Amino acid sequence: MLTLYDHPRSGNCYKVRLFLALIGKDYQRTFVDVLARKNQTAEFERVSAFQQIPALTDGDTAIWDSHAILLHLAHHYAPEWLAPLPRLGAMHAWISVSANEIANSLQPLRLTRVVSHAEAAHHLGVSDALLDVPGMQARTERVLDRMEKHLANTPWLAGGDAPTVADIACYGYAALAEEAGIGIAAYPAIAAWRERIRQLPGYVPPDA
Ligand SMILES: N[C@@H](CCC(=O)N[C@@H](CS)C(=O)NCC(=O)O)C(=O)O
Repeated sequence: MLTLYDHPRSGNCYKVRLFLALIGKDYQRTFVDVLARKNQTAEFERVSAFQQIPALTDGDTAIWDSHAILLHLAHHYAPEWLAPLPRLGAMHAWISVSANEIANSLQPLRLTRVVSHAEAAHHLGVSDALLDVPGMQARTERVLDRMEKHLANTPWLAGGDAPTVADIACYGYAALAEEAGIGIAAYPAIAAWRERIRQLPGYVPPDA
């Protein structure tokens, strides 16, 4: 049995819930109240080295980090979600965009609006005084501009005619862009790509 350590408002957890729905895999959810810091226990650290969600246990194996979890699930249960060898590098590059550029811009920018500036500072590991909201906004625009340019020429981030786990990785927070105050109408190729993902069989929205 798969167990997902989860929070319903987390975009990183949403990536995993969405992928599990798309591949039709049953799982159970364990709520971890990260906003109340219930993740900061030695017990949870045995599952998730950084005490962060999402984490997944698959039998005796514990996997943490949304991207590692997506790759674990695809390798074990849904290899059709991995790009073929010529496009594997592109798939990993866009997973890296999710883990770096998006995680340091759009993700904390949304936190400033839906939770608090203090929570965004906690996510970035800086003091509240050092939180740079205009910088986050500028970095968010830069990553969305790059995605827009790329998606104007390809339906899926890693190319080809089928989505890969890279699309799910980047979609997690792209789906929540409005909550960060971003109007996706300014990015028509991203808007069309989001719609393609919403049409996939098994799709679930973030608040499902
Ligand atoms: N690299 C991780 C980042 C996970 C992450 O940022 N988790 C947040 C919730 S979305 C968290 O657990 N925050 C609580 C904390 O860090 O104490 C991933 O992609 O899963």
